[in-house]
Amino acid sequence: MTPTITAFERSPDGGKGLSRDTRVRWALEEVGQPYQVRLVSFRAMKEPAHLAIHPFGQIPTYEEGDLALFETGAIVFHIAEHHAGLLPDDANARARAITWMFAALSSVEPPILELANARLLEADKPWSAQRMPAVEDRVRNRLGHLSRRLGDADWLDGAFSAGDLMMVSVLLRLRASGILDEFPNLAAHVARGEARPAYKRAFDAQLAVNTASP
Ligand code: GTB
Repeated sequence: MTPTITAFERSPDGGKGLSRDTRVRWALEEVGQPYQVRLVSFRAMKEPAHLAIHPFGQIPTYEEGDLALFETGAIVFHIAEHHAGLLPDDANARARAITWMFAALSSVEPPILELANARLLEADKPWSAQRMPAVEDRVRNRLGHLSRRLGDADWLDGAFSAGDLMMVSVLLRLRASGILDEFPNLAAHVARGEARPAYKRAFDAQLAVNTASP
């Protein structure tokens, strides 16, 4: 059965791939699973029909037959579990790849989101300039550890996996800040992810939505 995901009718980033449907599209493209997209407005996201699928009124969601999922971690994990290509067969390697998915979402994404919120939502506050260095340093601290672990490897643990897909997706949000470029091996990791044909297809698909005439 062809799954249906939801995405912004108009993403605030205008299609730079920063909205979280991109990581779900990417996972589906990596495994070669065709999918449909239902576009939703900000208003529709908060209405009962969407809240029945996503309790927090957000995108993306994933529907496949009787199954409805929210949270990109759960969605990408579900895709990876049901198709070959995103998780290794070896049980321990598989567990480590899943660990990297959790690390991306639980340890790396939170300080990046804190920085994004500080820049986008709090820049006009009187305390913003004073707080910003500490927020940026929390990102640098996490990235420093990640960078040391990645070293000169191409991917986080052997072959490309859902762990890399999630980490690259999370790190992409940092590009505009310039902080990613302070860690050349992490910037190269992101570039390697973006160079994958499946990522390009996912990016182009979400860009097409966001550049189409209304
Ligand atoms: N933890 C959830 C997950 O991983 O699925 C988070 C989902 C989430 O934050 N969804 C956002 C949303 O629906 C879209 S991706 N927001 C609307 C709302 O909460 O009302 C976050 C996002 C939005 C826009 C940009 N951008 O323009 O750069 C980047 C990221």
